[in-house]
Amino acid sequence: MKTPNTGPELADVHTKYMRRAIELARYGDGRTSPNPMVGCVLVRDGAIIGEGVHLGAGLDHAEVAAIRDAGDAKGATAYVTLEPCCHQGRTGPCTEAIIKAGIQSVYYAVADPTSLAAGGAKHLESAGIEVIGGLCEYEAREMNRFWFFAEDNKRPFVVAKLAMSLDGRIATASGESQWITGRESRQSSHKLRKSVDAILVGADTIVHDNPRLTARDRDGGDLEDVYQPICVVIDSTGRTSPTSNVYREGTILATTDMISPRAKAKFEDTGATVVVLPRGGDARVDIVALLAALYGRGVKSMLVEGGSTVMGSFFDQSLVDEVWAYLALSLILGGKSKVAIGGEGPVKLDVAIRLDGVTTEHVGEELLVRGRIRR
Ligand code: AOF
Ligand code: ZN
Repeated sequence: MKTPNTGPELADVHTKYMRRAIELARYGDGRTSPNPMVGCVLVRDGAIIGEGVHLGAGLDHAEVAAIRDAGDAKGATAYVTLEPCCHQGRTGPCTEAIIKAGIQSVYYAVADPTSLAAGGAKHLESAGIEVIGGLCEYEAREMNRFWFFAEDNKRPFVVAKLAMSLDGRIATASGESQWITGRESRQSSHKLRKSVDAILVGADTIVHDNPRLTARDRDGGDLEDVYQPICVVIDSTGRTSPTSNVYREGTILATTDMISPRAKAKFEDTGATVVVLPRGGDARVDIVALLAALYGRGVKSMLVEGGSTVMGSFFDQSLVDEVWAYLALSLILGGKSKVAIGGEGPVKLDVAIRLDGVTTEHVGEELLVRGRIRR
């Protein structure tokens, strides 16, 4: 396979078409999981003759959509944001569609990391098609960073969302916790909910706040045309009430064999799925097993929203990949007020968790600090 080193002018032309393919791919944002976003552009004689986007699992792959858009793609060059697949999955292999259409050259941005779909580039080459990989790789990877992470690590990418006072508290000593952050922050975090496959909270959060955990619009109504993330509740013993707002079709209750058969049946009556997992060292749900189970169900990214104990478990086991911290510019104070992140924490300062690629912005009255966990 060649690398995209075709001289500065030509490289610019190729980059331009690949950027267009990336732009197209983004139309699938929020709809393609468990699949990645993919875009494809077909070019012949210096003009775009077809464009395609993957808009969801089970729907056409980008290449197939672009070939259909072009009608006749004979002799064209294809620009695809992901190595064309060569497997029969929910849809047919793109390599066959490309060969059948008489496409001459294929530029792709990133290799497909899945064992199922990889190998497309070799397959195309053996059919006599010129294949060039790695064009705009960084941008294409960034676009699907949750998906690539999940495929590489066989677990969802985990974002910890914190909404806390400047001194890291989420409740006063008396337990008062509502509205530490303001309306704008809550709206902003609803947007974040839309970009992940699942939202996770612990039993305490369900008991104290009884949240619905949906992606909501500004007026408080659920965004209907917007895809809703799966809600996951960690409740090792089944002590939350099955009548809580979160239990409905699609919700997952992650528990252990400590739940009674009667309680399990009550949760299942709400439409929720009860997943019984092994116990971890602390006798609670083993969250490594939970992440593996969620990945097996197609969850590629997950937001952990709290509370303190759950947050602590994820940080202590190095299972957080990114942090979004909404900092209210207030101090709650007190040795007995609840901290945002519980658990054990590191013993030594030199192993304190650090963030990379940090950005800060004002959201309403709060400061939003985002960054990736340094590994
Ligand atoms: C492509 N073009 O547009 C996409 C690809 O079983 P399926 O049909 O849903 O295929 C899903 C897999 O195919 C997915 O995991 C990924 O490896 C690849 N996605 N490949 O050539 C596309 N969406
Ligand atoms: Zn495909």
